[in-house]
Amino acid sequence: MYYLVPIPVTCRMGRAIAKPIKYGPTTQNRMTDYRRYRIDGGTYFFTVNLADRNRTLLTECIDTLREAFRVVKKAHLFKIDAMVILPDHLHTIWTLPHGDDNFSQRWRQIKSAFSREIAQEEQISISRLRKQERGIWQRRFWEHAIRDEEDFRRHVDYIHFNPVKHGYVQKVVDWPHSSFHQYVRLAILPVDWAGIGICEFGLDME
Ligand code: NI
Repeated sequence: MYYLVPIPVTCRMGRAIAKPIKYGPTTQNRMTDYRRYRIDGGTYFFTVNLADRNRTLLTECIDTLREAFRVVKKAHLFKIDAMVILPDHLHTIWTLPHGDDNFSQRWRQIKSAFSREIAQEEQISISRLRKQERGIWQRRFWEHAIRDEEDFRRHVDYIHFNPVKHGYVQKVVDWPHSSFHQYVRLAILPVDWAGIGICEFGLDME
């Protein structure tokens, strides 16, 4: 299962801000492979958590979450560079269009769209809906502005290794809700990539 399909990002004036993706023939030159785009807008790493870390809503309702992303992405363009969905939280890297750093609004809309659907599925009364919207997600999220190519690579690796780190699977490839599969399909990473050598120093944000 591929969670996302990268598309070239265009700014509001219609000017393409992403160059065509260049993929190396092997994974030996990963540093170059990872530098797939001329980043014009800002690139950010995010960690977003459910309020109740014992719930498993994100993977249980993965289609609802995907739809929330799809709708918000359509209304407010941004590019998903990498993503992993865990049962109670997610990690992702976005690149926003040039001159647009309003990721907070996008997260509000994604959270809200997801919560609304969940609330309906759980048949929560309208009067409780607003409270529920606030209640499903943690209000705050972790945000980090990607500094350079090396920083980008470290965070992509962190994302793809995360299901193993949290003990959900033993092998990276076994977790379905991850852009890892996209990277394999595009020959950026080998299917047996095990995260060996990934540096988590300073990245321990769960
Ligand atoms: Ni995590």
